[in-house]
Amino acid sequence: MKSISIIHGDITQADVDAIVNAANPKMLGGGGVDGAIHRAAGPELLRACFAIEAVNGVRCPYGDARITIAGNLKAKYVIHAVGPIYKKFVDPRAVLISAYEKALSLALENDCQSVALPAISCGAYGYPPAEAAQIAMSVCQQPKYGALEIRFYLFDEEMVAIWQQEQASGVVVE
Ligand code: AR6
Repeated sequence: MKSISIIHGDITQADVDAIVNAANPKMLGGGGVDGAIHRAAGPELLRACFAIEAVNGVRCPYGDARITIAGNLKAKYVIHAVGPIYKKFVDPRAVLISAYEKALSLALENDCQSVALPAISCGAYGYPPAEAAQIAMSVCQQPKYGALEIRFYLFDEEMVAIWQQEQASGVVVE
């Protein structure tokens, strides 16, 4: 098992093979971490997203992920993962688990060794951070992702404390 680390900072600065974005199904940018990633990556990223086939405007369903080039970022890839809007789903937990799993699986399939992850769904999508941290950490601790070096980039100190507490508890939830 490689390391899982928690960093207080801006994910656009991550020096990793793949940066995971907390995207929306249209995949054409937005606010929060999505906006920051598109600003830092430049217009090439938007063009790459636009090139992904859309079905009724949906390029990536909730709980799924898509991979693109990373434009001006240091990373080789951006993996766009779409978490649940917490209040709109009957089972948001399953959708968040799926978003993390699809993102990490895409990283492995594309021979990435290191991945940066944000707190998917914990901003505009309103997921309670403690439960999200438990999900994020337990997915990342699954043996099938053991070849990846995983770094969580969290934007504020409160989120860092929540993630650290979850990591220290070491409980793997199925
Ligand atoms: N680096 C790391 N984390 C960040 C950064 C950054 N540069 N900027 C914000 N965060 P959000 P969501 C944190 O809202 O809840 C977008 O408009 C932020 O503090 O970015 O999945 C998309 O287009 C929060 O803890 O993502 C979608 O429409 C976390 O990243 C929608 O928001 C996630 O917050 C997705 O909502």
